[in-house]
Amino acid sequence: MIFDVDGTLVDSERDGHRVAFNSAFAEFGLPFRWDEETYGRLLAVTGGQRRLHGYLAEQGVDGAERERLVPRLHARKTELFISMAAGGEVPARKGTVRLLDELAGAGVTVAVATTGSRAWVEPLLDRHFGRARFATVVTGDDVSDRKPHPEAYVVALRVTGADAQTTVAVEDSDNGVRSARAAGLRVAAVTNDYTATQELRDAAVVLDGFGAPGRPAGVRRDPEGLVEHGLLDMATLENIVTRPL
Ligand code: XBP
Ligand code: MG
Repeated sequence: MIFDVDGTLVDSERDGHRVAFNSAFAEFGLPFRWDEETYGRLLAVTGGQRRLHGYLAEQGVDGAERERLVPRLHARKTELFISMAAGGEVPARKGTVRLLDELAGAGVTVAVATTGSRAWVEPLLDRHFGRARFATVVTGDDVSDRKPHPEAYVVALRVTGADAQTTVAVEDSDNGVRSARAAGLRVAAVTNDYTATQELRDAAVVLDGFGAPGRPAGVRRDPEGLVEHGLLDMATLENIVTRPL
């Protein structure tokens, strides 16, 4: 299994990264503030530095000034996000620990492939799940091309020695689903407020979350009837990984 982080293992964008970006803008005395809708639009660009470059260019900030500003702004945003996470402000999504425990019990190798920065990814994964659960954690710092490019997933497969044919990715967004599919993986999508209306084409199933015993997830798309018990659980994942691509 290879898990995405932002929006998938953790609910981190609207009340997490977005708030950290806005605090960094304020500290730098910049007039920018990303409301929820604007941030949803900007999420189409993966990677915080690229997101900043795109927005500042839209605001008419020239290339030289952006080169000077973006690394410093993003470094501060990352510090702010790390302290938000340390303060418990970035929650794990419901059902993630249940599924990770189930996978551990079944001896399934679990890895992470995220576009986010290692500086916050490692402590946040450790806080919620224990870093040792993950055979490898591939972050935006470890690849030259970010999602929807498949590099993060290709690297995770290479490091773990896993075969794309027997590996399932869990993602929340079009960029993430496209990245995992381009690496040859089958994908289970779990949507959130920002991605509920995205097409998530080629995901084997689309749920509104991981679900819990007695509280099944909302099933948005499951044309082949792969979802068992209304949960993203071992039974559902086995159905997904054995379905013909
Ligand atoms: C989501 C992203 C990241 C975060 C912000 O990553 O695109 O850029 O929005 O984190 P994923 P950084 O869904 O692949 O986990 O500012 O550290 O990039
Ligand atoms: Mg994501």
